[in-house]
Amino acid sequence: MSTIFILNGPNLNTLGRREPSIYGAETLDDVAARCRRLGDARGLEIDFRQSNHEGVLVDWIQEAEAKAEGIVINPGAYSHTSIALHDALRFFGKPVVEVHISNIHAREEFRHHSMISAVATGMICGLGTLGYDLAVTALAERLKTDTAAQ
Ligand code: CA2
Repeated sequence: MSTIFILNGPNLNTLGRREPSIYGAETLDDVAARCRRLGDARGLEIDFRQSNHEGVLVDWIQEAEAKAEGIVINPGAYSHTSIALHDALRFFGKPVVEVHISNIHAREEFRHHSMISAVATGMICGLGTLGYDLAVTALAERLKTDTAAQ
């Protein structure tokens, strides 16, 4: 069974507790449970994680090289600053979908640029936590096509 890592960056552990007008009322545990159900339906193992630490996220991306066929990542505020995450994802070499719950382009200017988008296969933003479901679905379809081509 293929595995997908779903990685979440800083402060996303507080999802559902602050700024519900921007991020919605769901907790990250709710999102994880939904992604696991979707993974079950698609025959994918979902490894869902969150860290507030940049280096831990880099370690997980490197771990994914051996263990996962794709990554969904919401790098949180590190999206806008992290060359380390950019490099790690570039070296990963398999499909990556970047997710943002909010529309980063409709917010403060410092959120408009993502260091991650250039090394992502695709990027979803502004669709709330539904973005995670869409990202898992996109990777599932992509893996199906890749497997059929082998
Ligand atoms: O829209 C997104 O998903 C973001 O990646 C969320 C980050 C933000 O820094 C990015 O610019 C866009 C912030 C995550 C903070 O999470 C919170 C969750 C609940 C309440 C407040 C913040």
